[in-house]
Amino acid sequence: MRRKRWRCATWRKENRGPTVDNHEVAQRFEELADLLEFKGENAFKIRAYRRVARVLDDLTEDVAELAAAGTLRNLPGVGEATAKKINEYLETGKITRLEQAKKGVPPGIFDVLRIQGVGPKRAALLYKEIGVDGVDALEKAAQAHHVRDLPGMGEKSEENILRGIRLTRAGAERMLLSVALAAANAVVDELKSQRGLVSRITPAGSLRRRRESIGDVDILACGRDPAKIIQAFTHGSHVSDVLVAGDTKASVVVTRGPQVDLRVVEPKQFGAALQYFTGSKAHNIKLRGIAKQKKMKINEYGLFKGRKVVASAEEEDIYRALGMEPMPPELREDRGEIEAAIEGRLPKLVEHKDIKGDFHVHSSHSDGKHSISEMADAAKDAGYKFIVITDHSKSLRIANGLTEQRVRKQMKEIAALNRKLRGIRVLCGIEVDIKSDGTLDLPDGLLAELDVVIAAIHSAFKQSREKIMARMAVAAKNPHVDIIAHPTGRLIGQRDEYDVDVPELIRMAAATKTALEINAHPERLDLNDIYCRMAKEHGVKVAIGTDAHRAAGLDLMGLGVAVARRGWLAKRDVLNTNATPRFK
Ligand code: DGT
Ligand code: CA
Ligand code: CA
Repeated sequence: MRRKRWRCATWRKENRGPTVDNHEVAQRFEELADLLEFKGENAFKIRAYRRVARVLDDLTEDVAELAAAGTLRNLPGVGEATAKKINEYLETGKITRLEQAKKGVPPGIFDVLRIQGVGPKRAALLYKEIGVDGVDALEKAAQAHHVRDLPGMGEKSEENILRGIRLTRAGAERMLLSVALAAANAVVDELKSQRGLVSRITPAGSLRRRRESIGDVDILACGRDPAKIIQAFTHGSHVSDVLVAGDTKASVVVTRGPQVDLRVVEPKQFGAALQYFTGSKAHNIKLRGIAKQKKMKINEYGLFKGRKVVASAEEEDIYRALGMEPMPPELREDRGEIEAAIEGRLPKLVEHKDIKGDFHVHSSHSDGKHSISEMADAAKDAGYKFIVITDHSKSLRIANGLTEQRVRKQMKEIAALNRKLRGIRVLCGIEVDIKSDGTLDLPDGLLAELDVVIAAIHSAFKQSREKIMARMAVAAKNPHVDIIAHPTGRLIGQRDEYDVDVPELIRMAAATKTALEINAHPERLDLNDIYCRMAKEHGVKVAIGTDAHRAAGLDLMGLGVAVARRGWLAKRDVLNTNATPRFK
């Protein structure tokens, strides 16, 4: 709801259209509703304006065209007064009613409304009771604990507001996929565990598409008693604050986690809602255009031809009715998936169950917590056929990197262990450092003896592109180096890529038959989806490694697989799908 409005800047950028588009007009009505709600005016009016906003957002036709044809009033919820407002905005860029509503409202209130955890009602309360007229005032009030004593607020609300302010200021309101996944799973599992409560429930949005970072979590459910589902959701054990709770929709903040929106929908419309709320917006817009060409209309309730429902209960039926193969959520970014689906040339994506081993695992020999034998047991429990122990090399002192002598000792230990193990093979590898001077940290003679060599940059991130690429070239051209690990070095939300020319690196990798890693660590996910696809197009194989530093770290494989799928990779593109991996 609210979120949609303050995301508009990006929305507009992504969808450059006519000077005034439907969404822009919708936004004005959302603003009007917010202002009226802030002022405590007629709830009926507020709801009506929100409905208009929604209708405009979902419109398959251009609102300006309808206005020109004089058919605005055929839209649901649009009466004479509303049609007048729309026309006024299209002609003058202003709505008199909106300008009136702004009167007497301090300008800072608009920024307050943008803070996660504050809606119009709360903003009004904060303004009337303790004079909050801007974000600075809100921060001061929350820090002085003046917010928690207001009706409907508490310590948690205060914390969430402070967090919301920090996030907005940092401009980094997104969180890691892993954090959002854990929160969503906890919420979903809790609702599922209550007998007879939900018949279907699934996360949608960017989480279902497995984007590397998540703005908020969107969950869809259906069941016999929507009110009871909302009640169970808002009273869930993970909830730290309830932002909004309606009859079929609620938003909460999860403790140390994301905002979670739950929508309860009709079972017969579940597929349509799932399709719509899975997004992405860009994908949905493209789909809407195709529906329009076919004289159909698509929204969160179904795919329609005139009044007739063409498809709505199952997502797949909607795609089929639009003349295309159904596609995995990970592809839905408007990156050519719709065209491919129409032509029946969607890739068959790699699946988690195809994974036979992990290429990047640390042990207690360097900075890992568990012994090689413990890591091997964990890998066997995960159903793997192999695991590659890749401890750090000596120049990485903080990680207790291995000297040549210690590598040899490790090789012996692994050989002895393999004689005892059944059903799983431990491969002896190394994560050899590509030093700042462009040399590898261990001699070729030793690298030649190892099963798998991965090379990686861990220092001098600020070097020029020429120097970084020279280091990469040394690694790629070394005949013993099999994989280049976390090729860009970025840490999501924390550290940018070093100055690496990825397309050039991919060409080098192709020429030398070096694989590139998807490092599955939640902060890395490096290579990312787009680069994976580029690698595939150049025939470069990808090796997924969890970079596990303890047994539980092996569980991160799913995140790596998600990146591979978002990068359109099939089973044959991913080296982990062979029980005995081969490189060159
Ligand atoms: P996020 O939360 O920023 O990580 O990304 P999403 O994709 O989860 O976006 P969100 O939560 O704003 O909306 C969830 C889905 O709902 C989105 O993927 C597509 C759909 N949706 C939301 N707003 C609009 C809209 O204005 N137009 C269309 N066509 N779809 C929308
Ligand atoms: Ca979302
Ligand atoms: Ca959302």
